[in-house]
Amino acid sequence: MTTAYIGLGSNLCDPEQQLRDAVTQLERLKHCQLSSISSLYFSRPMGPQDQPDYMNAVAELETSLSPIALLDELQKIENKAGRIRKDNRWGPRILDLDILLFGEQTIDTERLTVPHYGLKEREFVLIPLIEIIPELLLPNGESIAFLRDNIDANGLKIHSKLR
Ligand code: ROI
Repeated sequence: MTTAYIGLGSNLCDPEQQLRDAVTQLERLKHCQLSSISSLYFSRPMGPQDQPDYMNAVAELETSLSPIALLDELQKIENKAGRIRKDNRWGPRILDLDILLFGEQTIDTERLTVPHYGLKEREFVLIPLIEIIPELLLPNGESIAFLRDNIDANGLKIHSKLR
């Protein structure tokens, strides 16, 4: 079993409900056990500002799936939520499920980059991650608690508990 961390984000079509439904889907995933989930956070959009605020959270999963098999499952959940994949990397989205970390693995392929490229500078990823595992070290030995000291919270605030 490998411990994986998943970033959840939404800013369209009732983001709170999107994330609550996504957590239910994560709990139902075969070969995975949802072991921890952060609070639900309100965050300001990173990227273009003419889009709604986001809701974000981070989940911890124990899984026997490979990284690509897990990615396939996460994309199925995104697609079921009605996400349309188009070239809107910085635009609004119904549901985003990103593999942030997969054990201590470093992966750099066309479909998957792990650790997630935004992990170190995105407050809406780092702060929920620290909520569930403050002592976490990245595969290169960097401490996430230390990284957190160097980023701006940018108005990030806890909205509610997810579980
Ligand atoms: N901004 C916030 N606050 N939260 C996100 O999940 C998020 N996701 C994105 C971009 C467009 C980069 N901005 C975001 O993909």
